[in-house]
Amino acid sequence: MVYRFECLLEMMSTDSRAAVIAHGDLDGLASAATLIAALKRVKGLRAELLIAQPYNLYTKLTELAVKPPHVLLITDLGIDEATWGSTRDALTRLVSRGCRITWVDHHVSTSKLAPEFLVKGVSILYTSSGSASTLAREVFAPLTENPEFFIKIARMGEIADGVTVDDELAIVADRVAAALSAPSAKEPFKRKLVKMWVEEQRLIDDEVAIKAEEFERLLARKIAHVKERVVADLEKGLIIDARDLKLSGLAGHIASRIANEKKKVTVIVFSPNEREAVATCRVPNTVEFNALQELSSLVSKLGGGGGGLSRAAAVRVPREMGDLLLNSLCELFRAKLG
Ligand SMILES: [Mn+2]
Repeated sequence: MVYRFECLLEMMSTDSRAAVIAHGDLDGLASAATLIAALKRVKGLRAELLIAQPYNLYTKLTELAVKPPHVLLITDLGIDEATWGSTRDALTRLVSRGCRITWVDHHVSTSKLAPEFLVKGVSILYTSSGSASTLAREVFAPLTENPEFFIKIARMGEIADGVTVDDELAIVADRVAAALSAPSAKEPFKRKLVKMWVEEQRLIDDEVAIKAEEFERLLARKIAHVKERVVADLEKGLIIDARDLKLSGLAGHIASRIANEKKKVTVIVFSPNEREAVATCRVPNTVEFNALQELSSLVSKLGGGGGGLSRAAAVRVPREMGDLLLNSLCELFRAKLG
């Protein structure tokens, strides 16, 4: 795959146009910065950065098709199975118009659909044991003008995705991750951050610090409200009914903080919209509990669905099933964590 990338660089001239589409979290942005810096050093290219979520990747690809770049790198975006058809069509259109695409990723769904990419002339750079930033650090950071700096940037992405623990960088990485989670951290802020990394090679600035504080204040306020809504406090588990609160997309962060503070498996039930009730669960390192498996089998009985990882999972059911979901969670937690 390294070979493929070098081939691709060979074929490009300095007046080629390049674009990077990245996930908007720290892993996505850190890997994007490293890729952009490599393109800049090797070919003098200024790559355009677009930010996407897996489910709207195809809309970004369609936007690009208006004036296709010569090279496109996609990073840290797992294939979304629901929109995969539209994504594939948009990729095919870009390839047929001469755009060379490399997909850098670590999500299982991407590797599952890899055979389809290869047919379409899209290269894949995949790892099952790291994050997108791991690939960026190993393959692209050495090609930049300041490998030491971009190895640091990529390490922050790896820390945020939990694939490495680096004490020296952890504090900075946590701040940047917090800033990216602030409600005011929209696309322009994210693009500016990547630009600062690429052009000034500075890890952090005042705006990051201000946004990190904004996020911490909001989180502290929400955590205080959420803690007033505990419905079951067990030896190793905590169940919270926050269906009357607006959590502003922070449910996962809140559950994670409470789980680590109390050292208990923490589940928060909330209503993100009029249709659904969601249970988001976080497992602290001190407790053995497979949240993905336990919650998935619980909601499959209620006709819901979900996903995630063994220590961080979320499941959803129709809103009117919320009470039933809570009761089932209480039974499960009493049996396994009481
Ligand atoms: Mn990632």
